Amino acid sequence: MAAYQNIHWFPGHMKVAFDEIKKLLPQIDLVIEIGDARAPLSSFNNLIEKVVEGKKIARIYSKKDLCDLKKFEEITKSDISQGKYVKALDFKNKKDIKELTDFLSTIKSSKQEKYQRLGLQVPATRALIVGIPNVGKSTLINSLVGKKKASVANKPGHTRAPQMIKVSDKFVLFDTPGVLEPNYQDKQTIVKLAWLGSVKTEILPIEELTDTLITFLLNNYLNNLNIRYSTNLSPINQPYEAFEAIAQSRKFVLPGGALDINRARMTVLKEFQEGAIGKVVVDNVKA
Ligand SMILES: Nc1nc2c(ncn2[C@@H]2O[C@H](COP(=O)(O)OP(=O)(O)O)[C@@H](O)[C@H]2O)c(=O)[nH]1
Ligand SMILES: [Mg+2]
Repeated sequence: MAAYQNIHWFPGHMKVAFDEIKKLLPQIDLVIEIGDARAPLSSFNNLIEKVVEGKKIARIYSKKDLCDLKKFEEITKSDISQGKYVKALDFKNKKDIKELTDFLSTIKSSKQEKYQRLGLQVPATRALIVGIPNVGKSTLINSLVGKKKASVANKPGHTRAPQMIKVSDKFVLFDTPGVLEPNYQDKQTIVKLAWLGSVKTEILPIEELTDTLITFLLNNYLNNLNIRYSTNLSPINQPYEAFEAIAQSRKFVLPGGALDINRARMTVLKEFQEGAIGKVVVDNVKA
């Protein structure tokens, strides 16, 4: 696949991010890894479990409001049955944020459990949010912290070190998330994350990115696609035919009168990312 030749990876960046997280570990009870509910497998970096070994990890998925919940539940069923902490939420919904804080307060580090056993006052959970770009880390921090920006652990000296913010008596959060590199061991994952905007869309030619996206939609979410664009497409249609039909339906015409296929491509990509084509999940149940 020649198109992928222009993907350049910088494993050095990944190491830097992991080193930063490792430095903070002694101060952390709980790692909250954020993923995108539309990519329950692809949006996690499975190296983080090794990096934060010994710490509890909660896997919190954003964008529940944009996700195909049935497929999401199928995919995450095995994680839940293995006792992992898994939850999908809409980070912009107050009720969901309340549900999250209640859920997180049930997770105790071994140190906190010890305090509990001894009948001592359990110290507040200190949590770090981590995740790949665009999954909603900043949105979640803002939703949790709201207007109270007061720093509770002002460490002198290191101005750039993340500060801690008190969310409640039970919960303290680092104000800056740990940004992880996406999983890059397989091309499929990267392409899916580019559809969702977690990987720069320029990493592959726009034709390739949108051809794979429309093929995925034709095969998995045909109804959504036809409803959104008032088309009558079927899975046997080629990507080009689909974009032609969409350009026609939206009246995307170039000055000379030809259909503006490129505009149709950009429109589908943008509307897909915004959730306008409907609720989706791009991953499949693990084989
Ligand atoms: N619909 C929806 N959009 C969300 C949700 N969480 C975050 N977003 C949007 O996703 C985009 C990326 O969020 P951001 O917090 O900047 O991600 P970060 O890069 O992980 O910090 C923004 O446009 C957010 O408004 C969610 O639960 N539902
Ligand atoms: Mg951010």
